[in-house]
Amino acid sequence: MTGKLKIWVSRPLFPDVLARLAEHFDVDAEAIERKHSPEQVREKLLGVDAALLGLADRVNAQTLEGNERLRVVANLGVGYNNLDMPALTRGGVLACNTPDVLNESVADYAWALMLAAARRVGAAERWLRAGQWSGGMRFDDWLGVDVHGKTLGILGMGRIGQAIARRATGFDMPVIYHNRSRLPEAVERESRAVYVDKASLLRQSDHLILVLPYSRESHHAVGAAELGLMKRSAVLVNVARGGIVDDAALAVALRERRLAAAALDVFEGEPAVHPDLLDLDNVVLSPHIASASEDTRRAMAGLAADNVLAALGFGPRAGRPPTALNPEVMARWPAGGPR
Ligand code: 8YV
Repeated sequence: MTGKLKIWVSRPLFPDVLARLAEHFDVDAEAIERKHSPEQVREKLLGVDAALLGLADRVNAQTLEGNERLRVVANLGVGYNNLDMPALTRGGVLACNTPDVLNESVADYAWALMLAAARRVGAAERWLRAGQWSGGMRFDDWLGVDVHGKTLGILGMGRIGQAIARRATGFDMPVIYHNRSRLPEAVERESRAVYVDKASLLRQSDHLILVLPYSRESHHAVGAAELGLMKRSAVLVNVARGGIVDDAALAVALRERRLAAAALDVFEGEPAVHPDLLDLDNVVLSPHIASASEDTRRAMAGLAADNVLAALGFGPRAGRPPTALNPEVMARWPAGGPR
């Protein structure tokens, strides 16, 4: 017994971040990436004061049942649809996420996917690697759709959406967006983005990027009906969450060329990918890596650690975790630290 608080780190993480945590905690860090069952999450959480979690680790009333010890869960991500916030708040557990530090990297990646899908980068590379170029290429082979000068649509205009919109200037693209609530005029001006209703967004976008958070309301926000409103020449990009697009319906639209192309970084039920998507050449697929630049993943891990340390009274921000989602629970903690 060291007397130190305990933390579970559910995914392998940068050693320097683990070392920083180890100054104050007994660290139980997973050495290999693996999926944890709800029962495994529950058991791990029962024995710790804090946890640094991946987005596949769900925390809800069941996983918190009987847990008198846990104080903080820090998500390694901005999205937190894996966390049942009412259950955490009821249980007096602080939840934190990693907003802002990933905005620009995710925006870069959304553009990378849009460009790759529109200009068929993945399919052309696969064709080249397969040695097919030596068989000759026609002048009208590999025609894609232009990006510059086309209308960029954004569904979900939070901070990442705004970062995506700002990049459109260099491509001379008019930007339209739809969001639960319209942005203040100054933000619209800065993003050069015009608010439209959802149906107009679907109808008018040449390239549509999805960056809205996942919730019951946004489940299948783009399904067969919505895909039916889009231009046949349009490109759809999902860097938000699996389940926002109906992947089965998308595969049908892509196969029937009712949509030119798509690019997906996130999938319903990932890491499983709908098998029909795997057979299509007009979709770019990547394994949920939009935030995965060296700098950004380090910043995310650092911020998650900052949150845990500060919440439990360590470091320069002791008592003031930088990006807490339900800071009000801290007022209910008994004075003098963790239980
Ligand atoms: C993941 C993300 O966190 O921040 C989010 O919500 O979806 C990503 O940045 C990251 O891919 C690790 O799973």
